[in-house]
Amino acid sequence: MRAKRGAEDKRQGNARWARGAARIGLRWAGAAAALSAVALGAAALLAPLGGCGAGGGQIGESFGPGITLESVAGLVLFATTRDFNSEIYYVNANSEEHEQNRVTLAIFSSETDPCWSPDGTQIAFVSNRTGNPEIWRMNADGTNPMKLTDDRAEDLEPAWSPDGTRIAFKSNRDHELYEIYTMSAIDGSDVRRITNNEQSDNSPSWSPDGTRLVVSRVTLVGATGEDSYGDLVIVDASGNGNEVQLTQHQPGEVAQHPCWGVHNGEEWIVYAYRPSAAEDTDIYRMRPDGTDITRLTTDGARNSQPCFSPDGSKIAFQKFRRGSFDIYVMDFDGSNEQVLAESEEADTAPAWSPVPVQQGE
Ligand SMILES: [Ca+2]
Ligand SMILES: [Ca+2]
Ligand SMILES: [Ca+2]
Repeated sequence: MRAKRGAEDKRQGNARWARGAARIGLRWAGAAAALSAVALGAAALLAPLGGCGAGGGQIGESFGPGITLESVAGLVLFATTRDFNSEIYYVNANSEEHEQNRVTLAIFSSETDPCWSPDGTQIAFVSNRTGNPEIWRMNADGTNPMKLTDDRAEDLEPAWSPDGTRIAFKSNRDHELYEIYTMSAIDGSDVRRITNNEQSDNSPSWSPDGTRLVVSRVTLVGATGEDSYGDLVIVDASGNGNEVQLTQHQPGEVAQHPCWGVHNGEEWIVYAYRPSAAEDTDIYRMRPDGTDITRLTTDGARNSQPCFSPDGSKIAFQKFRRGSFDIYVMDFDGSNEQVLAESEEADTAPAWSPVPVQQGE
């Protein structure tokens, strides 16, 4: 579904790019995000063309080289189509201004699915700049992008292991439906297949100790997909095939986008859940043994893609309202909901910096 959305993004983005390029004569800026030289000027030119600018925040300077760990604390990465096609931005959740900036600038391709390395110095992401979706990584300031996968299939949804050595992702390289794989985070070598079944496995998220992954396993039913259902399943990250299924859902009932985190010393999984095809998706949480299921959003909007802050006290997520997705944040208990980043285009897939904000900042 994400890949399909990505293709739509690309088409819309290309059309917008053609209009914009005609007006301002922007040259192809290259696949590499040469941000320090280009982004500042381009941002000023591009924002009005998007019709929305940075929404609730402002476009400031890019990180630039020499990013420090302190500077990524509180930053929430997200993908947005507010420019010509999808780029990765950040929004600072640790400031009242919620300042935003572009991290990638690749105007002929879609950059999506951002994910931090556990030390906050690198970002893994998906780009189709070489023709099909591949997993890439780059410095957190957008410099030095490097392709990690090289397969004609769709390689999507990277998740960096807590020890920094592996990246889990999903791919349909072995058959039509997605399976979960891991690879070396250094160079994409040593690919291991983690799941092997007749369903579609999606959105891997590592356990805090790095030994397991929680995934959303979708069982496809019928041509329309209305009766398809999605369960949360925990699989051993070693690929030994050991699994624990956390939910036993009925046709139409879908759990997806799990994120495994820690709050007050206890492990929790936040996820998006839809009771049936006729109802909206909301954010829920459960313990990793499937108990203590609690609904966190109740406003009747489509709420999905939840993501914990490093201490688990906050949850970033995407909400569909006024015709597009925006990035929101709420407390662990679902209270104190606020918008973090909004535009008239799709703002999706938040990923919270793993670097904690120091007390007193
Ligand atoms: Ca792009
Ligand atoms: Ca690929
Ligand atoms: Ca939006």
